[in-house]
Amino acid sequence: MTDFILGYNFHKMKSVLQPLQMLDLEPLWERTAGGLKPAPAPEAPKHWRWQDIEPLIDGIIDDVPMDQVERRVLTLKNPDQRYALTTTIRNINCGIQILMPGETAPPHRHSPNALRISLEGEGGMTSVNGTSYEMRRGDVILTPSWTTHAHAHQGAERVIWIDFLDVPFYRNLDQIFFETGGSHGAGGKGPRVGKMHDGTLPVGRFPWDAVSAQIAAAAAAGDATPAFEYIDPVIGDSALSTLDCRAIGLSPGEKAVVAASSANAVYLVIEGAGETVIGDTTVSWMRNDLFTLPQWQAAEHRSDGGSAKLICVSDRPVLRRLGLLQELEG
Ligand code: GTQ
Ligand code: FE2
Repeated sequence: MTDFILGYNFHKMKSVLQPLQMLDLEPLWERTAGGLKPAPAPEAPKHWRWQDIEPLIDGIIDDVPMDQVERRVLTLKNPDQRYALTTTIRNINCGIQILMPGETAPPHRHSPNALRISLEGEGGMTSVNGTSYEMRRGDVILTPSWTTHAHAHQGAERVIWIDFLDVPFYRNLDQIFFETGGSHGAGGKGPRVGKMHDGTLPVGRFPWDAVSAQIAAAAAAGDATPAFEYIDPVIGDSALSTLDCRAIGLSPGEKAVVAASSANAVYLVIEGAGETVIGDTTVSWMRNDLFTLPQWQAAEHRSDGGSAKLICVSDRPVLRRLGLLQELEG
């Protein structure tokens, strides 16, 4: 353990530490600052380019029949050593989900929350507690904790969407419950869990047309960096208790500055191309790319030439609701 101060000679180490170890005790004084660190270790941004991923999709469709798997998903696995289990960033996992015409993904429910953003194809549907939502490019569909959800596809070409789940957060709290099958709502059989979503959804789907139009209207009215927050109109707060979602528009020649905060974010490029500078890293993004903005790093977005639109999903509500959120002024 590099954290240990080797201030003791070997004999003292053995005589003092070994009996403690046998009793599952560890001397805190042996660790620098009692094992506490002044700040989280910086994490490098990670970029998944659609141009690298897209050529693999048809092969995966051929290799992975839907009668063999629960979901046909490629999870974005951050190679950073700090993540022992598959993680996109700290509290969020993202997956690329693919469904072919006529295929279905069976109903199930789980304690982690999910939201989906449609990328490609028409005719894809997600049902949430029995209500079906169509998925068109850019649409955001919510699947709150413990709602039963299934996917179907009645269109003519492959559909692809991105899943965003708070699975790593639930995993770290060891609060994952999962149940396959078709029961709806919070009743029914299964694990007896505490407060779960009651099955009502004020808004289950945010159509991109409406969001995009609002951003365009704000841009036309002079807002150089317009944003749309995906808010539950009843509670007036982020639609999911752990994840927030916002769409941002970038106008030609304008920079959008993001102040450093303790929140972690994933960006998905819906329209346009551009660059995001995060510390020493410049992420040059294009349509359908995904990239992370890890905590404690300011960022600057700009589009290349034309305008661009991105959707950002972050764990900010987790931190805010627990009083953990810290933000640095510009
Ligand atoms: O579509 O229900 O990417 O349960 C990961 C877990 C998607 C889903 C994921 C899931 C789903
Ligand atoms: Fe699911």
